[in-house]
Amino acid sequence: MAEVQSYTGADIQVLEGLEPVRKRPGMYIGGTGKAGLHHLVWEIVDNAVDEATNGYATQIEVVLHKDGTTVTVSDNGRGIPIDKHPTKKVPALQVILTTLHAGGKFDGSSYVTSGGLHGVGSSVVNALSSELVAQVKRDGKLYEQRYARGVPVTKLKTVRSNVRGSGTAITFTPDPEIFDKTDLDAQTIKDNLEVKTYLNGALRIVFKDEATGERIEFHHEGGIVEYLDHLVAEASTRRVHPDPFVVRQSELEDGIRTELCMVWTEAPRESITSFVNGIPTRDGGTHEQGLKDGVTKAIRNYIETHDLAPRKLDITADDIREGLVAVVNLYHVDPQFQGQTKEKLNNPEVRSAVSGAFRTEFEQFLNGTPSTAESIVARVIQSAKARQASRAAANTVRRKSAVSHRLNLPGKLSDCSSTAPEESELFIVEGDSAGGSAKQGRDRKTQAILPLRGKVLNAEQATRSKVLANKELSNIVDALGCGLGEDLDVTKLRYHKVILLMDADADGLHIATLLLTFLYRYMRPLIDQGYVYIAQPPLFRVDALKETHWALDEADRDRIVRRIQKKNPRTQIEVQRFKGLGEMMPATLHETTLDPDKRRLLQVSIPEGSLLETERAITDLMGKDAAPRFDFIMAHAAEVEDLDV
Ligand code: 28G
Repeated sequence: MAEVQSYTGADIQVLEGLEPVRKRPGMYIGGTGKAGLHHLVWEIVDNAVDEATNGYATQIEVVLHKDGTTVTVSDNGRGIPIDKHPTKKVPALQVILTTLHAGGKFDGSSYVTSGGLHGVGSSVVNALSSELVAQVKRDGKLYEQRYARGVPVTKLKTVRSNVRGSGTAITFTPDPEIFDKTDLDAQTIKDNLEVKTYLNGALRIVFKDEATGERIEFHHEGGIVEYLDHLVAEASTRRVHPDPFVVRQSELEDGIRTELCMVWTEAPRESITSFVNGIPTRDGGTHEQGLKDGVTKAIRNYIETHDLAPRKLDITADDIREGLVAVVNLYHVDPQFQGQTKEKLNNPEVRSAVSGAFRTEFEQFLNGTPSTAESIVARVIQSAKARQASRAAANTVRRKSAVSHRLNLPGKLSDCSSTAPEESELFIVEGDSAGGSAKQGRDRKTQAILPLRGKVLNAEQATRSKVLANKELSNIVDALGCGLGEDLDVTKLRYHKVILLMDADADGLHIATLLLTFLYRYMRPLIDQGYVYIAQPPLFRVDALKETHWALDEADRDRIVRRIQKKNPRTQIEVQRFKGLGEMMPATLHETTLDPDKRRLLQVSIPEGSLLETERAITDLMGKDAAPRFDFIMAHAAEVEDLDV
């Protein structure tokens, strides 16, 4: 369909204009992995949602085509203007699609756009798409223009007349030259679209997946209050009072509006989900801070004026917010974002504006519904008491460790002789018999072994004091020596490699998941700073003539067998499957799994830009069912980097 075109000066400019985007895509969409790829969809969807938020569109459709990578987004808004630009002499549509930041964040009108990472707009998507087709319905006509890698391949043409209605449709195919993989994930897209409809109660978004024939419409008239219900249900916890506190669209200052709602639950932590102009701010920022300030002050004030706190109980801000589930959406004409992924709001004026406005309204709510206020205060006092108890426990631990670093080590630990964390490794091993093999097969100087015998507690579903009371987990904490939670001090970490060594079966994966959940919730810096690893013990031993090979899984075993058979089809091959680490000889365990020269370790990391996903994965999957936990650990094992130590 492409036709020969003569390029005008304006077209050349276009090329130059978008070149930086193709050269350094990460600067515009955060990366070229899965998150970056999906950013293209969010970018276009956000433009359509902006048109709805501004009151011009009511319906959006997103189609994922059969190839699994091409997407069409359409809205029934006004249609992107197509009139010729006065100086550039090309249609406005073309300017918008070929100029960086065209139609800027803020042009003086009341046209609120998303801003930040997302505000960079459709030109970025155009630049990073192998093909893009823009269609606009306006003034009874259907217009169309096609692009390849950001360069127009046709002029803007009228393709139909006498059409009804107005709107914009953008079809694009992410460029395989740019992205590692170009197939989009339908579930990720659906989740994102559904959240948009929670944030805009009037909006309807239809999603179609042409590969499966699925069609689903998202529409949540109840807005963020319905979203809050959904989040509470998802966290499988109970609210401690029936009605949430709700602020609907209150104007804080010129150009700053907010809507928020919140409820206290029995969940052992707080969960604030925040947005700016309908876009998630995963790292929070000044709007979240304002909410936290307001909550803390209002509750404190209420407790004081009604004299509700027991003597000798000090209540911290964390106690007040334990179990709080909140949704905040702030609209701002000129949002400033910071942080690596630009997902943290940085406008300083927002903090006091939110906390001030919010606090007054929240205090009225507390005074107006005393039974609710009572339930919230009871919840706060409960968490303050629990925290005080666990603090006392942690203090004894700390006092003990102050006496001697080594006195406090758990009895089951076979420590290494080195005291240099840089060269020391701790293997956390499932079961006593495997622990015994590991103890005999290790390098005593640098490798310590901690066998786990009893049950590992699910840290996701337990309070902090229960977690601290769990023997297996407290042994780990004592062995690592760096404390946990707010008191964690990474400089005290006794081993710079903390290696989980589990059987390669469902039970082993389950224990690894429980341990990772604990580390994630209570010792997160250890993961972030790359100290946590998963060992990869072999599942099969393959003997052929005088050679012995170790295979990590079935596929690995088959590869090895095929390779041997190719070399010599008549070789006798013997395959042995290990039932567990326990039955492996110490020398074998040494050779395959412990020896730094021969083993393979997986470094545990949290994929960039998917913190919320990780949070969700953990909260969703650490439920009661074993099967999804299995998926979780498998999915994450695939994401961790291969480290050939
Ligand atoms: C389908 C996929 C994504 C959009 C519009 C509508 C207008 C627009 C978009 O204007 C340029 C113009 C002056 C500031 C605005 C139409 C005013 C009058 C629009 C979309 C912005 C952008 N008539 N619909 N852009 N200026 N939908 N959907 O991208 O005011 S983008």
